[in-house]
Amino acid sequence: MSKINSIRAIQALDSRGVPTVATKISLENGISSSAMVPSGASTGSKEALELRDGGTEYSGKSVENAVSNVNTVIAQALKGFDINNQSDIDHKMIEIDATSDKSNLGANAILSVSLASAHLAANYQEMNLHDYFNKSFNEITGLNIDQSLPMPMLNILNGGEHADNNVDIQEFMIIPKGSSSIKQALQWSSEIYWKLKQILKDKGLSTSVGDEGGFAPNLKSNEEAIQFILTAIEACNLKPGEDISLALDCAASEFYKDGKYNLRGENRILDNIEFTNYLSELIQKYPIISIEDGMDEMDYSGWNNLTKQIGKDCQLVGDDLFVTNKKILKEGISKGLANSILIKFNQIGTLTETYQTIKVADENNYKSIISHRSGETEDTTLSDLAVGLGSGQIKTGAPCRSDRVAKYNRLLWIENSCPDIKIG
Ligand code: 2PG
Ligand code: MG
Repeated sequence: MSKINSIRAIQALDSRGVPTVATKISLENGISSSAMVPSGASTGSKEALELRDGGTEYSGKSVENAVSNVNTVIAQALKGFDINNQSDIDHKMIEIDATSDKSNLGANAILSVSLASAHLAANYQEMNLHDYFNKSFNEITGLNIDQSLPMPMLNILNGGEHADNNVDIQEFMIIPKGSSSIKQALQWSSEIYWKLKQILKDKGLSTSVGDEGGFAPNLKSNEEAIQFILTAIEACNLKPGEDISLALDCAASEFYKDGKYNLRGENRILDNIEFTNYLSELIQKYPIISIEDGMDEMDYSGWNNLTKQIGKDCQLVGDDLFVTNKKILKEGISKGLANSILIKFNQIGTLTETYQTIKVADENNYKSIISHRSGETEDTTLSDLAVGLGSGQIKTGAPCRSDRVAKYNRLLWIENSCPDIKIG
């Protein structure tokens, strides 16, 4: 009864109107579940390959080949597999792809099946998806992790590749760390978000939004963005540093040119020592507790220096640096780079490998932060993943646009239905 009967994919659209893969799997008993995959804009160079068709349709971004790979090769290979065995399903796809970056079948094709399998296994076992993730994660990794609700990191001001403004840092996030529930965290965050809109409007600045729902005005400097956010927090009668802390995603690889960090918005070009000092001053001056991709993904000496200088005082998150890849994470840990990892399942392509990467992080006291991509859909799998794996933190955009808010709403439902699962 729990055997896979059919797998069917279609080309759907993501939040940027770009094609993505949506997959539905059905069992012999007739029940079915589906999932969709996200897509990045500021991607790490070592991410698993997102298969796109090229040519003219959708400016070359169609995913009909990936869809066809699901409908033919993958569907045939997995027919009859037991849905309850995530690891077997994932390993079979890894085996038939037979490349190190999933460039044969496409990580988008493979991930859509991996995620839909998890949904269907939970469905078959009549479990909540987060409970299923908790069970399968502990089984596959041999760890014994309890579930918890993640503290949200909300990106309320967008720059870099996610916006058409002059701000170099990609994400300015608020962390409502003084809140004791998702409900309160989201109320505070939305109120701050609205206040920020009013402040920008009063200054005659744009209140149009970037890819992740945060505002995207042109500003004089990165610091000005931080100051506007602090003003918004205080205007809501909340205390920066106590109720609300800040986080940045520099996505520094995007402005690293010829060995230097080019802050075009501020007209400054800094080497990695100077850029470390720049970030160090920011964390001394403002309540910033987390910085992601503070250095270019290949600038290991910069990363090592940054980690030595501020790693004790600040969460330093490797995104493009580690690309959710266990092997790359291990190498980075041995070189003393960062102290945390961003987890995006489409960077590696299967749930099983995502679990294994988190296990390596856990064993080395690196924190794992579950993250969306800038191109998202209404799929909320990552909210359940963050809860089931007790990761403690989730990054999934502003409290604006349904592709972002869907994830927060899912967390609200989990909180409401499972009073035993607490935040933190
Ligand atoms: C990031 C992500 C998500 P993208 O850099 O962390 O915020 O962006 O999906 O474009 O890589
Ligand atoms: Mg990032």
